[in-house]
Amino acid sequence: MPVHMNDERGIMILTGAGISAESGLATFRGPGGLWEGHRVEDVCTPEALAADPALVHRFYDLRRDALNDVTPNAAHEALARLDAAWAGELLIVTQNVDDLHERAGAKRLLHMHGELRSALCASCDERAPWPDPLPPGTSCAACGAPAMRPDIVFFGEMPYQMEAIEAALSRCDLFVSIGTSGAVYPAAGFVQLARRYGAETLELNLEPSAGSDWFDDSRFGPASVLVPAWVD
Ligand code: BJW
Repeated sequence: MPVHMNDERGIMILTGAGISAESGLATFRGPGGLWEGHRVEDVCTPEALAADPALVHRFYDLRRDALNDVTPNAAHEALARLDAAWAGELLIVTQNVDDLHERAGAKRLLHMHGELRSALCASCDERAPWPDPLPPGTSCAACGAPAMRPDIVFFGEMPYQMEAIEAALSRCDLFVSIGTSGAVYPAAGFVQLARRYGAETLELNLEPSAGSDWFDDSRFGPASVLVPAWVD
């Protein structure tokens, strides 16, 4: 368990694409981060969905399909062990839309940027498992609106469960950021908030993130090595 901590302290863990990289899922801003020549910032917007829904659906269909070919890695598994063993408050906030944390067994988890395996009605916010209500263009069972969309937080949209996240940030004693570049807000600002509330801060990443200077301690290397070493 995390060194030097008695297990009544609170931990908040933020994860990003880097934690799933060694499972075989591409990150957004590293090599291979472009998809068919598009930057994620150009595909993941409400405007892109309105202008070219087939393109945006294809992007998410491919990524959803890719989930069938990957499994959780040692970093997901270590966090699930920590979640099961930690008696104090703990919350894993993932920016990832894959389901590798839950497949590893994590329970105290929320997806702030949505989930690939969920569909959202743009009209009434009804959610349903994907692909049950699809193919695209299938109307919403709850309100009859014509099209379900991927349940993904696009640029310019409010991430999910911000109240719960801010409450956890205000209470945690240790904030740990794993496998994220610190390029996308509001998640990139969590380290500063956690510090302001008095938490210790730790970064586990392949390389320094944009906000690296904000962390009390930074360890660089692959998540599959760093996270088990921190947890066990
Ligand atoms: C490894 C590794 C290994 C590799 N081991 N590590 C100007 C200034 C400031 C903010 C803004 C601005 N203009 C607009 C904004 C706001 C905007 C934003 O931040 N834009 C930036 C581009 C500047 N943000 C938003 O619009 C958000 N909403 C919002 O702000 O609402 C208003 C609000 C107001 C008040 C309070 C709260 C909200 C919404 C953001 C939605 C992000 N959506 C995406 C796509 C959807 C999900 C999907 O399709 O998958 O989410 S974008 C994409 O980036 C995805 C990710 O979750 C997110 C973060 O990326 P992540 O995870 O950090 O991945 P990478 O690739 O960037 O980094 C990987 C890291 O891992 C690297 O550091 C590697 O080194 C490392 N790594 N292998 C360990 N093996």
